[in-house]
Amino acid sequence: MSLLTLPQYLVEQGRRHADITPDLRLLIETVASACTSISHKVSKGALADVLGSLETENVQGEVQKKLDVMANDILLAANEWGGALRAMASEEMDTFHAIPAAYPQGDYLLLFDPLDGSSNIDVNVSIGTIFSVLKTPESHRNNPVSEADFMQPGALQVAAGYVIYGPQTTLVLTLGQGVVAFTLDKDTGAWVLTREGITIPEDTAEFSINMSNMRHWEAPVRRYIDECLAGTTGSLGKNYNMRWIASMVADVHRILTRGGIFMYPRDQRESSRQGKLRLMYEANPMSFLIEQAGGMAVDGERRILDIEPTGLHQRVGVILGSKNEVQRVHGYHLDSPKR
Ligand code: P6P
Repeated sequence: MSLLTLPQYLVEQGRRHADITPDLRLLIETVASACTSISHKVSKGALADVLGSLETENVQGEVQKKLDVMANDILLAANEWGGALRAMASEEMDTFHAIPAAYPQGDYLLLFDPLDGSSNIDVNVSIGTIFSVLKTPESHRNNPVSEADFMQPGALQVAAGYVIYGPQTTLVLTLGQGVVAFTLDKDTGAWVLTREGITIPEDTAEFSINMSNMRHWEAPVRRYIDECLAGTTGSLGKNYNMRWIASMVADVHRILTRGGIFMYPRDQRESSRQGKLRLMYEANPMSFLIEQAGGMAVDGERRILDIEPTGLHQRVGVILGSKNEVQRVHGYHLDSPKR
């Protein structure tokens, strides 16, 4: 097995691809280093008084966990001085975080969900950090920083990844040249390349959805799940297994490891008519990884990476994973009467 470390991998990729610049390499290493600190705090749990909630809510109206805010602060502090970034955006902040005047600005934009799966923190189930990297449009570079700089479809991401804080702490990354994984060696602090050329099986017999929302689903989703539940007695002719960890990072990591289909569809409730998950720092980075691994990612009718965003915190339906399975659900949406 290759024992390349993250810096070595990034330098090698930079030698092969001019768009993997020294600034982008520094950015990825800095995000990984911040996630090493987050991993340390997560693993301490009650020993370090990092569990539980605060009295505050984030822009999503969600009660913030202590670790949500800690992870957010760690990522901001680690990334604002390096000179690679023009600004940052986070699930935990109402608007973008400009780079302080004391530091040089760069061309990259970093977006992140600092700690995805917060509801699992206090019950010791895997959680993670999700990040996405865009480049500031040339036409914006001489203007003051604004949210408009971030309003780019996910297809324009130059890098994306997540770190899952589970039995192992693992970074899964794409720079647009396929998907690789690094495992954190907690003895040395090194991120060691442990998987290369990650691909998703095109077929699966495992679906991932929160079944308690069934009565709210639109017809195409209900049709597909009913077919899965019918097993060998139904039109799909095979029995399905179900998994729902309620940490997107953990569910997506399983799919990148053994295939499957993950679904958090929009539904008919007013509160989730556009979906629950956020486009810019959850759906887009995960969709980039899934497509780079040979999978497919749609909101129902549309390829997620083609969606033109209108806001930093906009929500979207998410159906992603094994290509042939997602293609089926996508087809059901296209065949369904327009909403
Ligand atoms: P539910 C975690 O809060 C999250 O944003 C995703 O990580 C996860 O897939 C989803 O929400 C879980 O939502 O409604 O099942 O609790």
